[in-house]
Amino acid sequence: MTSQTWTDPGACRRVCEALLRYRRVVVTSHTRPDGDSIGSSLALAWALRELGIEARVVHRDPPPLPLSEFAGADEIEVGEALPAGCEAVVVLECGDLARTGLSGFDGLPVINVDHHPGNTGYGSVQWFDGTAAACGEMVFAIIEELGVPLSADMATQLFVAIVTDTGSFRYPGTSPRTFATSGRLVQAGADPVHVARTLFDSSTIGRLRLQAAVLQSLEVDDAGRLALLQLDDATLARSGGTLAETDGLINLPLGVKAVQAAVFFKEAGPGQWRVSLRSKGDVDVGRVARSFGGGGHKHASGCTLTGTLAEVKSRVLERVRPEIASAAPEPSRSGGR
Ligand SMILES: [Mn+2]
Repeated sequence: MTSQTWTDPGACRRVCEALLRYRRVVVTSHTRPDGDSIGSSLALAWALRELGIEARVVHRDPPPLPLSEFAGADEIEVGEALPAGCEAVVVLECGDLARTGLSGFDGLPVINVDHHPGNTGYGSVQWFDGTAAACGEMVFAIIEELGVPLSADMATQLFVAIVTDTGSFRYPGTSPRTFATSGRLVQAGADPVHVARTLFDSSTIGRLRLQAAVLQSLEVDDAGRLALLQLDDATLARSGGTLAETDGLINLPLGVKAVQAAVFFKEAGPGQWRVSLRSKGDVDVGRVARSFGGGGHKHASGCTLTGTLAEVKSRVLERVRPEIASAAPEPSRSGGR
């Protein structure tokens, strides 16, 4: 892995120099895009257009609610392959090219901008910064380096990127830089109240019913330090909600002081289980997901396993329990890292 950081202005500059060499660029990110991938992609594409570069955002999956509510989300093209005629691709937020879910990279220059540990260093130009709280912080630096003034829409998308990726400025990685960048974004027209209302106060009854059904499944393991949730297709159908509406539910058990890790098992077709993991403090669930061929980082990761729920559960718990056991106990007062 590279040791380049944000404070290495060379890496950011090299990304900008590379971008300026092309006239037609595609910006993409990972499958099942989140606030950071959507916000970073759109803001960067808009900035490139200000420089006369024809920039398109192409993602494998459409933006989910409520992220689709923000201005510009309808510009995202959804496809399985890169469009013909593009000269270079900017890949944001992806540890490797497969994470984009897209084909058609052959022979194209790739610019890799990411903050997830484990990035394989693919592409002709890379900027990796594991200290960035969101890729949006890096895109902010790129736009600044390019000398493009921030529009209110760019600022809003980057603010959404930062708010979502930091869990509203609560996750580790939230730094003075995060707040400094956010301050600049608000100055440029991002409205924190509008963003918060759209992200957090725009739920549906289906989601509330789902929430009730999922919480009904709560099991607590490992002396209260591990919380398990599950959702099978039948329960999902009964609730009237959609799978997308389960996003974020896994964070609820982490609100319990003693809970160090949460695992959510969601049925994803016959014998297939989508497993989401979250943790806090020293517990590393990224390692757990990677051991099953999944991805993510220390406090948020996911993987897909095959088998009965009981089998999948026992395989995952076998890996999660040692992570909890080997982690330092949570400090009694929350201090710095
Ligand atoms: Mn991110």
